[in-house]
Amino acid sequence: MSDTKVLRLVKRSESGNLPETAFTAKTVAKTEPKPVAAPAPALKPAPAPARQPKQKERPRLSRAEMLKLYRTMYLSRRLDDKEIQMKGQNRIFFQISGAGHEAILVAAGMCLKPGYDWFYPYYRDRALCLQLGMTPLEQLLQSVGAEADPASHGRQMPSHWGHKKLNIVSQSSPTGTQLLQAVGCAEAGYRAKLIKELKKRVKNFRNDEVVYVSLGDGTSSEGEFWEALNTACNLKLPVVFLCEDNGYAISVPVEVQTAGGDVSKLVRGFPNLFIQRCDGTDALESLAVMRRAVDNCRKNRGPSFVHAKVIRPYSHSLSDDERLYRADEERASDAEHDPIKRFGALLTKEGVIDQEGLQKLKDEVAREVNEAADQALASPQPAAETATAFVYSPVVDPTSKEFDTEENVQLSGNPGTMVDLINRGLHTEMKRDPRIVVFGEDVADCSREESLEKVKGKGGVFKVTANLQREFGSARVFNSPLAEANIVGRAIGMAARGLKPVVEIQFFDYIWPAMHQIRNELALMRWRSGNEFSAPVVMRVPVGGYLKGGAVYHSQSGVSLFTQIPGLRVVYPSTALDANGLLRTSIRCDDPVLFLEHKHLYRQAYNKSPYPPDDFMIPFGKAKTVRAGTDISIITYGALVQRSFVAAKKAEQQGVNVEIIDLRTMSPYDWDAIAESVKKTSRAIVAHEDSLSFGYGAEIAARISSELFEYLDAPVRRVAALDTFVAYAPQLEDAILPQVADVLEAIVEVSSY
Ligand SMILES: Cc1ncc(C[n+]2csc(CCOP(=O)(O)OP(=O)(O)O)c2C)c(N)n1
Ligand SMILES: [Mg+2]
Repeated sequence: MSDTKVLRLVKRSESGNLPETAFTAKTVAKTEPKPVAAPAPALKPAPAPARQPKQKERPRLSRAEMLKLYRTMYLSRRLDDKEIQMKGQNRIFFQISGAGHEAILVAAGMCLKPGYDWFYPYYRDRALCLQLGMTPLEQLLQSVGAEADPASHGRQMPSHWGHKKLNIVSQSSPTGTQLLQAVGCAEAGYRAKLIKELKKRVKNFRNDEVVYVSLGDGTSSEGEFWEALNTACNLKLPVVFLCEDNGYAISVPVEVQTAGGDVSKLVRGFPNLFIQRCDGTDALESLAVMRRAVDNCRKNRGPSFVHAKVIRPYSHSLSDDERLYRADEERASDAEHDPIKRFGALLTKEGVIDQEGLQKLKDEVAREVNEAADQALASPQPAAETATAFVYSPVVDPTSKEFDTEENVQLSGNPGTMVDLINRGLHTEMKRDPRIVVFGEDVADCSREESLEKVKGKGGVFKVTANLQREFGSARVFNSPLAEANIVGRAIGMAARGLKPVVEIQFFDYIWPAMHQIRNELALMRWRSGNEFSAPVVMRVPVGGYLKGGAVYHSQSGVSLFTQIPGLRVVYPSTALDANGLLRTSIRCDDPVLFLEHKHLYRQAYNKSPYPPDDFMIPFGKAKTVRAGTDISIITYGALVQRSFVAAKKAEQQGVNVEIIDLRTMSPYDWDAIAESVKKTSRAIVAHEDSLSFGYGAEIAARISSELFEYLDAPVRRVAALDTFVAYAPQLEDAILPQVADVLEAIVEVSSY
């Protein structure tokens, strides 16, 4: 059996050269597998990549340093093995190992400074965390789900790293979400250098700080990876990207995943990117490469990208059996490249330590791991009643009196529109707090500063951010790429450093690329880290229809998808004044907020208001009784407030006295106001612009039915859009979205029940 035939199993280039992933070559040749047909020609192999000349330089390490390097690698593996044993005994509940990745990770840790640099690792990075100073006990506390686990306090799976003191930011399970956050984290430092007042306010800011972020080969397929590289290179941020390429993403091999099978070739076109490749199972080569990569960032030359080939000697996780998709010979060849075996052999060959000494070291590590495991197992799990702790900030309560300056508010000036009053709110808050940065698509006045004085300025497609750049400078108000995940992901990273990003998603209809960051990251950061980290970002989002011509993709309002997310505040003002007060509360509170601005309400005469003072705030969860009545309660928000108001006036002529409650914030919402009103009127309608089924009204109606049943004289009625999309033709749009006549019809129906 020739080498080449067998290697087709792995991958062959057109010219017959081995791909650089093929650690397997020699080993595979020794075995005698059955002849296998060439792989299906679905993927055309890329032309053979030119081999890079191998860097021969070898870092000079003392004996103690060599032994320490080995010890940390071995400790990492031992911890994985211990976890595997404990999982088998049902004493832990999940296991995913860092086996095969240890050499490059200890090397990375040796080049970076814990508590000084910042870290966004992924689940294979056990050895990195150990090298940075995380203890075996700290790691095992997470495995057993202990309250004392410093990363998540018993809330996340093992190997979901986090350590406040070491600047390891809480990590999650979704592959790749860490990348844009790492960019945002580095960007906080970048902006601190540009904005004098920020320097003291960015958490642990250092002039030469570096941000580390890692990913697997499969994760490089995620769009956010490319978005992260784009921004890191564009801003020349000091981010070290480490791609730990073990050739597989669970069962999918790299050549299926990546065009040409080699991600570092694909990233070559990025400007300012320092690209390094290495055998990540060779500890000394890894160290040399990581030093160059980190050094490049530290000297502020821009981002570095390290492509480290590693192995995955165990299955993807304990829930996976790689024998189902990897041939024995391929697995055997991985074993030949085991980094621990290789480095151990080098140490004995070079006389750094003898076999006996090595064994002693291993025994000592085994003892340490066993002791840590015993201690972890004795550590209690979190009490059941803590389940909802830290969904929101435990310190800043935006529903409290502190955030209420509504009473007797002194208004001044000519009435302004909702756009005017939001814009004023942004100006006054940015003046007050230098940590606020505003970015998004088209939010700047003019990105090309040299033209700023020659033009009027854009300031947002709805002009809500007009003149912010002019007043506060381009370092605080700037345009993002046209990429919504980029906006929210970066904002989360900046918030981790203490900035206060107030970002704009241009249209609610296009929030979906950011949904992953919102649902899995933004809203979860505090809870999943047990309050170690948080992401108090404000997302301003124009929403809604009634635009005549807004059609399917400029009229959406699927808000219940967001109110269903714990940890996220959802605000939806219907007047200019409310928008101003609620925006201020959104900015000053310590939770992530989705701040919805109805496009149709932006410039209506009926919701204008003179200007409130600069400390005007409306607390969350405080509804407004827009119209007092005795016969029926309409619970509503957004564009349906005015429609309900007009319907109520018409109903009055028919002798029905309607009360209207504008919720103003949807999560939290003012249940007390609803209950008080329904107890008085005994009849309720929930009216909203969003479609009927599974909507926000269903939740409110269900709660009224279950908690106020005894007070009701009629079934709770919902008024909502049809269960379809908003059409372009005005006649169709009118039929789809709820109108005054629909509200009036519901009033008549419910009041006469
Ligand atoms: C967004 C997302 N999709 C799918 C998964 C399920 N998943 C977990 S790990 C993984 C493979 C990751 O492969 P790679 O990036 O190469 O890292 P490796 O595990 O090989 O180190 C997949 C598909 C996930 N966690 N997140
Ligand atoms: Mg992989």
